[in-house]
Amino acid sequence: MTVVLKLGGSVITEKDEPETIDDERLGAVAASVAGAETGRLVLVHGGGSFGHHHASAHGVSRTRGTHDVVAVREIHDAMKRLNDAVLDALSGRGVPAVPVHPFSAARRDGDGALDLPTRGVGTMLAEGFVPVLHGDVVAHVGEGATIVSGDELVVSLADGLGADRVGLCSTVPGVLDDAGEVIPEIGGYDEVARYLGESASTDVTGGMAAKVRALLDLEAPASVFGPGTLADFLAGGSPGTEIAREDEPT
Ligand code: IP8
Repeated sequence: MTVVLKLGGSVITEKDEPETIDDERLGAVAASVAGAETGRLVLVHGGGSFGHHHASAHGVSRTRGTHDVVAVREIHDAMKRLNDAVLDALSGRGVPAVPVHPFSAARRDGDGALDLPTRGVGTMLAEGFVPVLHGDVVAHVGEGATIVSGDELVVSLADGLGADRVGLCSTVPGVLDDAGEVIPEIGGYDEVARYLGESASTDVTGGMAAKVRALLDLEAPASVFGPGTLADFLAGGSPGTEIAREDEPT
């Protein structure tokens, strides 16, 4: 069983305080991971108040790049500091977590498509490690370097590794309808388009519409849930919203 799990940046950091870890949340998340028997587990974390702060200071996004090496290093180094904190929290609880920095391995082509080689991660899993990737800067043909989000990495990893299950642990308890209730299952985008709106604008910001569309394209079922139900997900449950396409994607 191969599981790809993303920890949202705002779950593990104080979103409004630059470069501040939410120690209590990170500790609780790491304890849930340490207590789980998931087989092969790949973790990805977002940027929270580490990456996003520096990316917006330098005007860098998923589509707008930079050739300024100072900007590239500031964003990447901040994400490495967050990655170190996540690794420390995990290894302090006995999880054999190891770092994987996407900037060193991934690229985007001129159309923005992400290419993330996953064979190295596969070997880490086979050898008993828990690879921990993170949103990062990535070399982008014609743009210098742009941002790669944790959600994009989750999709590439799930496809490349043939994952059995995917989880997105976020600050919301699932995908919400217009009454603020969690939608338990999503089998196609049309079912929820009225709650999420069109994704043209959210593609750039990485909002829920873009997440749902990307997760519906996966072979593996995906769950979106809050941190309080992470242990349930890791035990094989489907807390929050389960996203599994019923039809072929159009
Ligand atoms: O929080 C963004 O990752 P995300 C990473 O998953 C950076 O969107 C460097 C801003």
